[in-house]
Amino acid sequence: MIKPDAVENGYIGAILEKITAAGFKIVAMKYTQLSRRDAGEFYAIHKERPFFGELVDFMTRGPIVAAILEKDNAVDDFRALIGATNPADAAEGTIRKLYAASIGENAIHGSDSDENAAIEGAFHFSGREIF
Ligand code: FUP
Repeated sequence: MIKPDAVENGYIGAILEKITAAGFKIVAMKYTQLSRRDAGEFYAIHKERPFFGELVDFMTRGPIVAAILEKDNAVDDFRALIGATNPADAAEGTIRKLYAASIGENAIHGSDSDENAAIEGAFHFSGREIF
């Protein structure tokens, strides 16, 4: 998911270029905006955390790009491409280092396991057969 900050800042094209240059195939993609209910469901794992309200405010404040990507070793390779959650800790050349401003507004999301990739893919593209 390309998050609202990166969309607002005009980084969709640059981020997609890095993703495809890294060998990911875009299987599905859409430009949309999350409702508060959507964002709360997507980040339900964080609902007791102090930053949850700000996270929902942020994730709903503007459009996002959701995509399903395909590659060997996709989860690990994508997380390496996007960099650490906090851009201050992200490696040089990673998407968060290049395009994100803070841990709260960090430009992009990547699934953290194959299982969550299936859940999150179905969340954005319900009815689609992913695997
Ligand atoms: P990641 O897997 O890298 O997306 O990171 P997490 O699942 O740990 O966090 C999800 C989102 O919660 C982050 F992208 C931003 C937000 N967050 C904060 O705002 N503050 C924190 O301390 C941790 C996460």
